[in-house]
Amino acid sequence: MTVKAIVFDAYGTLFDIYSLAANAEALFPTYGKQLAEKWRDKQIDYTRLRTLSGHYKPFWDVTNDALVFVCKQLKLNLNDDDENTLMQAYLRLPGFSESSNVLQALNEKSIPLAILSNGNPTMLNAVVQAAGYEKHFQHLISVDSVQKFKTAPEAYQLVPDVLGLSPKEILFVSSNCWDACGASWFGFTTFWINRAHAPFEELGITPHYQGSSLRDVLALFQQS
Ligand code: LAC
Repeated sequence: MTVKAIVFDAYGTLFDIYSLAANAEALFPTYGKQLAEKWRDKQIDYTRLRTLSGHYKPFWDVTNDALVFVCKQLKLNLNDDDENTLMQAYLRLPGFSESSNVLQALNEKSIPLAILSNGNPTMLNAVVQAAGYEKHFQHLISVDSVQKFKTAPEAYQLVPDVLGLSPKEILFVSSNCWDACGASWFGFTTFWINRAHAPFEELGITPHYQGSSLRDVLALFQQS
């Protein structure tokens, strides 16, 4: 295998964004799951709209805007305390059950690891530190420095620039299918973690590898 480093997406790939359903349920009974799902969809929607239109705002602000919108849409009264509670939960998202062990095992194989995230540095550093993952990564790369969200090529280009490797030499791992597609278009070697057993997007491109958890990424390196 020609892969010399692995870069992970953060939200949804290493950290469980849908755990926010429980935080939301505590504030808005019966709405937790719906709120968490719509919040995520609107957040990503806004990243695309802002990048396409050249109106960048940090991911933290975009995430907050999406929360406010979705609560209005669901006719939920989001007071300042509730808003703060849910936004603060974004800084302490739990890792998936396998995340820590897989990162540790990849470290033991001396494969350089990095994160590329839409998250601006403050929020990205916070969630990585809260989970105790900072020791696993050589680089935490944020699209904030190019002011364009994924799937803009300029956002993906940060990774080869920082690592000094060609896109093909980098395994890009994401559980967000749209991100795995964007990364494949960009030229990375790609791995889609299909946690939700979803169909693949109809975009005429497929990732090099697929699996159902981060353990499948580790398995790839145990075979080679
Ligand atoms: C990220 C989001 C999009 O971490 O999952 O970039």
